[in-house]
Amino acid sequence: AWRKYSAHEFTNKDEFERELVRHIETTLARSLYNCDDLAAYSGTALAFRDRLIIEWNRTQQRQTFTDQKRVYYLSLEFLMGRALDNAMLNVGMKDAAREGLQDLGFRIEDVIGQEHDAALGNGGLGRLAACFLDSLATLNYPAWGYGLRYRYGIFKQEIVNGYQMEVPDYWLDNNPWEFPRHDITVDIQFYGHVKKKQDENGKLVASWVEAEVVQAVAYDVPIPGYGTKTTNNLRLWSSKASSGEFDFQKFNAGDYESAVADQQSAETISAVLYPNDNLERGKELRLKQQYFWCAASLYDIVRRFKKTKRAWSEFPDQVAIQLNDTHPTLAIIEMQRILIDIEGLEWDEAWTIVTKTFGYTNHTVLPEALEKWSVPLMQNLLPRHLQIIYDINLYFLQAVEKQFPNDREILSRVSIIEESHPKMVRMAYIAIIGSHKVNGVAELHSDLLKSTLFKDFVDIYGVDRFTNVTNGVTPRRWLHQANPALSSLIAEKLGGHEFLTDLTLLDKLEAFVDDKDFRRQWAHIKSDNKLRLARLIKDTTGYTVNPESLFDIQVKRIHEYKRQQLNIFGVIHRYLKIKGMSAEERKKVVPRVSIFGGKAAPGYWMAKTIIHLINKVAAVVNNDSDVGDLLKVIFIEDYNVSKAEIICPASDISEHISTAGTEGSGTSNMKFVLNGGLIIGTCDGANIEITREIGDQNIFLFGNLAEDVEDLRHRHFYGDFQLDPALEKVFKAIKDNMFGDAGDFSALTASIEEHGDYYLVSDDFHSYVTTHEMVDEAFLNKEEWLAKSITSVARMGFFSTDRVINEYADSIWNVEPLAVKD
Ligand code: 26Q
Repeated sequence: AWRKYSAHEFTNKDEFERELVRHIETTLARSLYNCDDLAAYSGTALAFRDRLIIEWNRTQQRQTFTDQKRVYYLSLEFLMGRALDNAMLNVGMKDAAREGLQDLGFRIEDVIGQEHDAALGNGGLGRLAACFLDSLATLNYPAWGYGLRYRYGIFKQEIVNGYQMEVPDYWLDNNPWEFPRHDITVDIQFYGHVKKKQDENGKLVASWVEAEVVQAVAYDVPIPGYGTKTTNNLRLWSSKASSGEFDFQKFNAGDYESAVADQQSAETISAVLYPNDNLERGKELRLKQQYFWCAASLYDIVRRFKKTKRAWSEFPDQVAIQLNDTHPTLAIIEMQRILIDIEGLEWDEAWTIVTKTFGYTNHTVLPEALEKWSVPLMQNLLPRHLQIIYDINLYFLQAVEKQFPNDREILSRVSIIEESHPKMVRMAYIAIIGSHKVNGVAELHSDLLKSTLFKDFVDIYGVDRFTNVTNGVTPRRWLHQANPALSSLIAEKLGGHEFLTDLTLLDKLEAFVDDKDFRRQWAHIKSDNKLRLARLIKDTTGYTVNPESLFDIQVKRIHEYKRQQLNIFGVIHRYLKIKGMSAEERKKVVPRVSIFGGKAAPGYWMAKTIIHLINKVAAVVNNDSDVGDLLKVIFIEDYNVSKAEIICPASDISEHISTAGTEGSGTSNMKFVLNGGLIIGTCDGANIEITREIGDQNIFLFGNLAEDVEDLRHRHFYGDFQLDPALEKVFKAIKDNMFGDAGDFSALTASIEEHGDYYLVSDDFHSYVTTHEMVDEAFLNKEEWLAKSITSVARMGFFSTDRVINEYADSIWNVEPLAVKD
């Protein structure tokens, strides 16, 4: 009976217009004669939202009804970007919307451009979570994401006099994509202490008492799949003061100010995303965020399970929980606490359920990124959890001692508690001990985990607990949405858009590599995309770049290990070379635009220095009439997902040049190649598998290998270090104040010349520069370049997150997709 009232399912342009006008006039209370792009955006978003809601409700009903195992993806970051374009394409109504908007006098691009990015993440890890949600829905897996609803996402970056400035990103006003669920709340405890009490059977149980309480409120975001009716849910928790009696008493007692202060302090928990990536700094508020979100999510998951009235032993048959890095590790402890303290299970029975439920993904081997929390901090904030951690550690170490009776050292190496001052809790160790599978994100990375960081755990548990699932990207956003022209050209050749849901079909493109006409169209699309980026550059920096130049792009978080410094030193080297040339020689130079983008963590001084240097070099080079179009340097401010959608399709070459062994995987490397750009890179992260797939003749690899890094660092440490002669000239130019006050950059040059060059910039410089010369050479041969570009795209089928999600589903979660009929 309800079905006939589901009125808002438009299926063509006219019905879309009807819905659009209805929303503008009634929901938004705007007149059509006074309707700007923003109102058109809101109206369009509301129209599409209605469609999503209907499918979303049906999907949830279907999932509850079939009662299969579900996946819960716990991530502190979901870097979603914009939702409207994605919703239009997934629902398959973008053309209807374009025409409908046009009828009313709007350009769809302008309307789409009104939306604020949902920037609830730092970089790769957060964007991976967003791509996973897209694939989970597209493949019809019953899956939920759980995260935090930050009031402020990652800061907006402004460049002022060449320096990065951070501006808060307040994004929540008028967000049509979230649904507050004021009826879904969970009370979360902090502080207090532990009491032992007897339960009704006389058994001693721990209880956590006199804790402070903060309330978690659910906000739901619909996640549509592409070409399917499945619309999954992303649940984000927001914190507010608990409406418990205690707090009312304060108000009633006339302590108004202090009651409001409590309220604000509660709301602080979900206020801001921590802007460091790959650096851990032990702040109490961050630990509060982690527990708040883990406890609320687990409560929700357990509540859903309990409705089925199953035995606890069936929990792992109904629930798989994946930990996106160690940030949600407390969920393991919280689950054990619920089972033993609240549900009354025995320790061993509970622990078996826990380990069968959880899986842990590691994203980094950098030691400074490994999470540790001080024991006193945890004792104060989460007293019961610390006890449980100690118990887990005790049982674990007893087992290890039995297994390795003659090895005293191993116990202190693998102990969850680091015996430092203060003592520290090693979160990765809890995650390993509490999960049935641990995975890295690319082959080299997973191998390094097994042979270095987690070696002892391989000896203890056997190698089967450790596995690799190489990352991917969703081809919906990163090909179809970002590069519609290339997507339709491919569809034309392959006879449809099926490649968007089976990316391996791209291999059929290889048959057309020699097709002259096809090559022309391919080249034309790249030119158009470069023009589109050139316009963005003009609008945001004021610089004019020649779109015929070789576009060389490095966009990612700024980090010493990612080596943007190597890139900018290479640019200076190129500049000096051009300056030293005769007019005749300059005619042979391949014109180049070096494009950078990315945010530095606000407290990461060295990263900010690198940004500063890039901008100073840009100011000099771009205004040097000797150089003209032969070299331009661009820093694109505030790199984010929606800018990436313009940047990735526009590269000739992109840079993925981390010190070998340091980048977990990288995912922008995949986006660039998927869009027909070539890459220059080190043998690191997923570059290695990209090379295996596309062939080593189609990639520019350089630099030392991961296996040589340790030895080189060791030699530097003992004084065996020689600055590369070409790099020395670059440093001389910097020190001669060519790019402003040399003092501004002394930390950067000193880290290489004087402090051991930890990231091997000097060691790799020669190889880097000569490889760039090969890039120039190759670019001159347009036909050959095009062949490389097409062949590479044809061989990228492996790097879809659809493949990735199916691997997780089979080898870690043991879940099946849910059949969806119309
Ligand atoms: C930890 C503790 C306290 C505060 C912040 C953090 C924190 C936050 C974000 C630590 C790490 C991150 C983000 C890490 C990240 O983005 N890693 C990247 O993950 C990608 C997806 O797997 C990989 O492709 C990249 O190689 C990896 O660097």
